[in-house]
Amino acid sequence: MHEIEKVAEAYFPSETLISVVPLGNGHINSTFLVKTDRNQYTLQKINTNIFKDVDGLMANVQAVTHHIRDKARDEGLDPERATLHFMSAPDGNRYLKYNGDVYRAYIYIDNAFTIEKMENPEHFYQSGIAFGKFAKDLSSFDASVLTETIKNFHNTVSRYNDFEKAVSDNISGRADDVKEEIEFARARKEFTHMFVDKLEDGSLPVRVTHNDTKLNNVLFDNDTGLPTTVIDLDTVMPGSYLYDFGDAMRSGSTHAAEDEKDLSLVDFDLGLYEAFTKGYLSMCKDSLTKVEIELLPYASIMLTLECGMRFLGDHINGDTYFRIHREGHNLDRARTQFKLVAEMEKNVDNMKAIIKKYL
Ligand code: ADP
Ligand code: GN1
Ligand code: MG
Repeated sequence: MHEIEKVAEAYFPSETLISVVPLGNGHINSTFLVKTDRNQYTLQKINTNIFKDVDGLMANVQAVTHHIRDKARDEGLDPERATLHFMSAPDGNRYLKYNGDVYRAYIYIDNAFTIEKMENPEHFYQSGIAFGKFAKDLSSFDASVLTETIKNFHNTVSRYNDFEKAVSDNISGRADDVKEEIEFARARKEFTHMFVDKLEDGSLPVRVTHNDTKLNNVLFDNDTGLPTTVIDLDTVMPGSYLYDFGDAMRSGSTHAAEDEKDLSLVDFDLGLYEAFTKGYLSMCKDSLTKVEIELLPYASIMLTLECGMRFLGDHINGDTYFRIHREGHNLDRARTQFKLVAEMEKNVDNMKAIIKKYL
């Protein structure tokens, strides 16, 4: 029996295990679909190198999902599909420790799909509605109960410093082979201050945000084609609307996969940008401040640059953070992000016009 099957049996001791299969394409946790005689679950091995405070993390998940479930009930929506529902371990804890690893389980949301690569603008419009609604639902959530699960997660100045440290440590010896990419990031060092400085001086408000709004973190219903659930709640913490808006554009405003090797396929599609903007702003435009509105056209550039620096730094560090499936995978990912940044930078005026249209 595989280790993960033993974990599934330990998590659900009174149920008969039917099957366990790997699920999804996340870069951080390891996710499995578990079928038993009674139900279907997603079982996840939490990456504890990254999430060091699992109690804090799971307390966040519990608080946030309760809040969203209550909102869904008030609105007459199905509370069990509106958000994730985690299953306690047999000892009543929010997760299970097994052979030194940490696992948690959610009820599997059936009859739903995720999107890995953007093809249909309608999906991205709907994704905007889903993340906009998520922001709106959490606008009444008490941020003080949340643990910061990863410190400085979208602090682009500290991300830049981490990237420079990776270059100077050069643990893998790869820095010499990626001089062009390093220079691309260095040329944007000042830009990395644009949001951080305003968050620090208080002019940009802190919001409770998702912080990982990539395409495949929304489940869509197979029957209606509409979003059913925003998932991957590990990084829900105080942040900025600019982060969620920008990070969604990073993965959804291009037709290319995040790890596309042929950079000529990495486009920036203003039609897709408009689709998400329309959906997102329809949900939360009324709560945006003047400073948020002014900075919104730069959000996709900032978050895509940040992710590119993280991928490049990880490549130079020897691939210790993001899961890779081939040699040079993180470098390929960094290159798509930087290509996208360059394309977005040419379109700031167009992005401003689109945002203005939907405010
Ligand atoms: P990671 O942090 O590694 O990205 P996720 O929580 O996003 O992990 O899960 C990875 C993938 O597993 C998702 O993209 C989705 O396809 C699938 N998935 C996760 N949770 C559920 C769920 N409750 N119901 C259905 N599918 C799920
Ligand atoms: C990771 O967990 P996943 O695969 O949804 C990462 C995000 C990155 C993303 C890039 C906790 O997201 O920050 O933007 O990869 N999550 C964490 O694809 O670091
Ligand atoms: Mg995910």
